[in-house]
Amino acid sequence: MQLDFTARELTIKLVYYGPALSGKTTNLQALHAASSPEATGRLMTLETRDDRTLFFDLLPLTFSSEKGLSVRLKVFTVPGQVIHASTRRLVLQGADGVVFVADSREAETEHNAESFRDLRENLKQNGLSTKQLPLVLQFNKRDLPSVRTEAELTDMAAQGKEPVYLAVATKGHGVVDTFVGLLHLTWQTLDMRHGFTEKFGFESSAFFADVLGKLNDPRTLPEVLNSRVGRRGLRKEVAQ
Ligand SMILES: Nc1nc2c(ncn2[C@@H]2O[C@H](COP(=O)(O)OP(=O)(O)OP(=O)(O)O)[C@@H](O)[C@H]2O)c(=O)[nH]1
Ligand SMILES: [Mg+2]
Repeated sequence: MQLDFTARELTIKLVYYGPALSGKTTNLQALHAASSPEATGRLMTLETRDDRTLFFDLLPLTFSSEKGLSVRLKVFTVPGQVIHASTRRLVLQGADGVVFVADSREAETEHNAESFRDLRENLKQNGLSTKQLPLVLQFNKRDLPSVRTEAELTDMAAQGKEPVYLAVATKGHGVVDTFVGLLHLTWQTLDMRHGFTEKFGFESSAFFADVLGKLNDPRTLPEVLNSRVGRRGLRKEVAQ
């Protein structure tokens, strides 16, 4: 996080982490496609011939609050292939929040676990841990056969403290949900540590309304946050 007090500009770094081919780059592409031109710059990707990320992708996004604080987000993906270990550690440096993109297929369970261990290790090397860092989990590729069941993921979500989202990144499903879920968690954590609300009179509800507006999502923030796994039943109960 960087704060330029005079320019009233806050820069937040978010990182999409996960095993190779889980859909990290696809998430950023979908986010880029959903955002209004005034909110986003060019999506920078550096790929090998077979679409594998070589170094990182970077999507810049800018949102603002009512009181004129502008929030610049730098959204990165790491390269998931095992050989790019040192690059992942580098990209992770200074991250304010992380999305872990898992592949939902049963056959990919071990790859997910290995990548999660790698995330833990790299955070440790950077002096951080999954306990302090805002983290959300995304189970992507829900459209494929032999995926882990929703019941299983609901159990997992109930046991852990991290919000869990389902996605089909190629169709853009769950992409905004995951991103806004992480941004919200990251915002809460940073605000608690640095007191932005007090210092800037920052209106978090106006800010998230701007975020959802610029991502062309008609839902309200509570609706988006309630789309996470384990909350659907709750929402149904509330609606009845
Ligand atoms: N069926 C299906 N395919 C997906 C989905 N999301 C991504 N893919 C495909 O999975 C492949 C890998 O996606 P990427 O986004 O490049 O994966 P990545 O995580 O960035 O991979 P690395 O850069 O190697 O770490 C591509 O062919 C995508 O089109 C999804 O939800 N469903
Ligand atoms: Mg990639």
